[in-house]
Amino acid sequence: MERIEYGDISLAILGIGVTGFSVAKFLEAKNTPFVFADTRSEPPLLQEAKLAYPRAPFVLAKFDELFFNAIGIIVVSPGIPLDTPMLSKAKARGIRLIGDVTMFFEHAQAPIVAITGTNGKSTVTSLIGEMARRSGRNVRVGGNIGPPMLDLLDKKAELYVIELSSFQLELAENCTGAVSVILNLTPDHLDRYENFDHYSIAKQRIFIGAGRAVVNRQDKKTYPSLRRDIAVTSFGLDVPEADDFGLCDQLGELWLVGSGRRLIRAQDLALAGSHNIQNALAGLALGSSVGLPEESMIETLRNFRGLPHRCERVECIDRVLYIDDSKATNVGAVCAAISGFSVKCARNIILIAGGQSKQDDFNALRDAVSSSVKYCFLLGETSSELSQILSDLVTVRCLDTIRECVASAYAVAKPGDVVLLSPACASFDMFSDFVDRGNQFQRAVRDIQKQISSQEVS
Ligand code: UMA
Ligand code: ADP
Repeated sequence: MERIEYGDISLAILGIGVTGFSVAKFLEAKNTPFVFADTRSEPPLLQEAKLAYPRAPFVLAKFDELFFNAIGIIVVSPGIPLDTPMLSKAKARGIRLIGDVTMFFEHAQAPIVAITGTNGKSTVTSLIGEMARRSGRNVRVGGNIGPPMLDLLDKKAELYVIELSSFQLELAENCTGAVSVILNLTPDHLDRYENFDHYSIAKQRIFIGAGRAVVNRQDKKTYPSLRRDIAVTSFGLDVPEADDFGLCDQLGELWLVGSGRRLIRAQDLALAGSHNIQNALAGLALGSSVGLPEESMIETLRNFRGLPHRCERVECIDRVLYIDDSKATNVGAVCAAISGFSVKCARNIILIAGGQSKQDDFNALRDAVSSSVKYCFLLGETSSELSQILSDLVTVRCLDTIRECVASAYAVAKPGDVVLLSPACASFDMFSDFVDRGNQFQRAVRDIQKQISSQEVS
């Protein structure tokens, strides 16, 4: 192995991925030399990184004494757990570990809306981005949703809206933006965290230094637990007090209300489902906190239909609705989808679930499944675990492909049913990501539609 001369380099970027590239670009623009490192010996973007940063030394998989002696700061990519042996050793040696969140908050010069939570982050982040654009603000949107936050920095920006994952927040030292929110908190990523408390503690870091907290009245875990001094605005699916946001029944019509006024009827939201009413209320509370005009926010809510693969309507075939909720990678999101598409006193949902485990407790699905689901078609590494947990409640079949799941669902569906892909698991066991999984589901559904149409013609 070639011996690396560190010279005046005292900073390393760990993780040759999307975040690593954005940190490298940022440092290069400031003429700060760095080592580009990865705990894997063949990270997929290595050649690209070598071409882009020919002057940087690359350190892969093995970290010797020279490295630990030379380096004072490591900028750690969010996908790398902090208990990775190399990082444990670095910490023990007094090396400072930082994340791109800290760098971003230190350099951004416009107000920042910072959004985390177990579910709804991307939806609310995009929603506020749209609200700001509609109002004519020069807004930059990114973070976990992409692009990485350091790529957003721009002197002309008037507002930043950033989505933060718990992974990114683990190293956040200063979220000194205008307003921060934890939208909701249910178990997720338990493959990375020892327990739910550790996950929750990471999320709480979003309130460090924030000017205001937006909290969810239906979920006390979203309140800042360490900062009693912070100004708070709340949202929830109940009648709000004073300047908060919530729902109000006016002559039999449900209205979203806030700042003491009726804002928009629930039925006029382009987003569907009660979880999206919560997202809309969170959007209004956050947008108001940074002074977005009410008209732009309301007009956006009339038009914003949500993002692909989040309870996305694919087709209606023979009066059966096919929904792609591939982004539902935890139990909380699946329960929200089932509740959104169920009808009272009927089991109208055919659920397609399963995939790679994130160590979620699937028992938390039992209530929703027993009241609303009539068949489960299961896929991937968790299919037998899910089958054991759900088979006393509902007819369950484990299948090999998403196409077989769709075909089986089509075969048993009756008018009024909803075929719901909402996996409760990550996708990486069978697909490149949740987008690939959702697209394959959508193709399988559309192929059935085409088949039926061609039979009708002939
Ligand atoms: N790597 C190691 N050691 C490890 C794991 C990874 O060296 O143990 C290296 C890989 O070899 C690779 C690099 O780290 O070279 C990848 O870094 P990364 O996993 O941090 O991913 P990035 O490409 O930097 O993307 C990250 C987020 N990924 C994760 O948190 C896993 C992206 O969110 C985010 O869009 C991007 O930064 C920009 O901010 C993705 C995600 O899945 C979409 N997020 C999770 C989620 O939403 O549930 C949290
Ligand atoms: P995130 O970025 O937090 O993963 P998304 O907006 O991408 O959130 O949605 C992910 C999943 O969570 C989708 O299945 C979506 O239908 C569901 N979801 C969105 N908002 C909520 C909410 N407020 N409560 C529960 N589930 C939600």
